[in-house]
Amino acid sequence: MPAVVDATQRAEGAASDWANEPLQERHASLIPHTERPYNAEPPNEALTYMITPETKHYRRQHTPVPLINNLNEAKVTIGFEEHFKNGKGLFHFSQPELEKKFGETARDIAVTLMCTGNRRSEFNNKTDGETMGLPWKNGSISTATWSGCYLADVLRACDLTPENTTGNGYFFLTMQGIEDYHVSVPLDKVWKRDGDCMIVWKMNGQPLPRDHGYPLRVMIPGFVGARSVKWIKNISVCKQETDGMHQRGIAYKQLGPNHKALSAVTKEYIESMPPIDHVPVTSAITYPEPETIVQPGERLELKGYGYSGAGLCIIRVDISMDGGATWSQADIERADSTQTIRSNRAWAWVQWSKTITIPEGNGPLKRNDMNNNVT
Ligand SMILES: Nc1nc2c(c(=O)[nH]1)N[C@H]1C(S)=C(S)[C@@H](COP(=O)(O)O)O[C@H]1N2
Ligand SMILES: [Mo]
Repeated sequence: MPAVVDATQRAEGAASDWANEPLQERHASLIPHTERPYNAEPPNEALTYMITPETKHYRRQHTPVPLINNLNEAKVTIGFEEHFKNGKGLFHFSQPELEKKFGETARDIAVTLMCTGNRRSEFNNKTDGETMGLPWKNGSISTATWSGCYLADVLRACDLTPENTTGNGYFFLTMQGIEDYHVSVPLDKVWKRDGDCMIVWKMNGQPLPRDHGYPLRVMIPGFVGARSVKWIKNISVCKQETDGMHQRGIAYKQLGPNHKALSAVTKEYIESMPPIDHVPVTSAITYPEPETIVQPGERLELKGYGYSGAGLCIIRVDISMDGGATWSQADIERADSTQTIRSNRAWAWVQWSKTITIPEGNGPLKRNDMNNNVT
């Protein structure tokens, strides 16, 4: 099967559309999959830190990066979906206004974002062909400390409450970026205090980089990266999920292994399924680098990350040096004490490590032959 271009991606278009890309924010070591729009992942070295330096955090865009010239004029508009139709009863906040109103309750939160396509390239092989979408390696995942306020507090300031929303048949929150990217999440997640949904204006203590949503982005921890809308423009309370590729369409629907081509799948079948909200548990080795050859008897510190969606905590990472015959446990580092086993708020990955000796008898081993397993 030939490589299929991501159907969600816009065509490159005129060169002038790309004149304002924030090139200086992007570390030279990032590995791009497409330059326009800029989709890139960090090298393995950058994946070994608990907090990914922001210049090396992965980036996922569908368009040129919006340029904001006037911070006071760029506002997020909030209200019921009907209000967006008649233009009444809507509330507007710029980033400085939000910071002024909610700055006292602002908080920092370590969240791992993972694009649902993380490690997709590992599915590509000679027998089954190539998967649709960008061929991410193990790096469309990164962790940052995001700062801002609870989204629920902002909604309440807009006369929205659990009673007049979820209590009244409005089950979804739809979020739209300046460039028109739009998705929804269940509103219930936003009202829950321990859902930790936020509107953020800082990343690792600095104003949001343009690539990551300047001036405001939504953070929906524990959900797929796609739900954390950057350059947030509209937030509406809705009865149904929003239409479109990233919500009701194919992008986040999981088809059975028998489906080899999209042409055989009906729109009705796709829309009958809910989208993927949470990614399942995953773990990857980040040191030594892929393709490294290690020698028998060599001692080294194996490193990797482990992550689960839905705030579920990684409790154990097992390592095998003999193809799964015997196992031992890695040491685990967590982002902070809130991200513990019983909190259900483990929004960040764990960094794991294990000092190992490469067994004798097999000859040199390629890093790709080592196994790890995660619980
Ligand atoms: N407005 C907007 N928000 C967006 C996107 C986008 O293209 N536009 N991409 C989404 C996807 S698919 C992912 S995985 C994350 C990536 O966030 P990052 O680029 O800050 O790593 O942002 C999400 N939010
Ligand atoms: Mo994504």
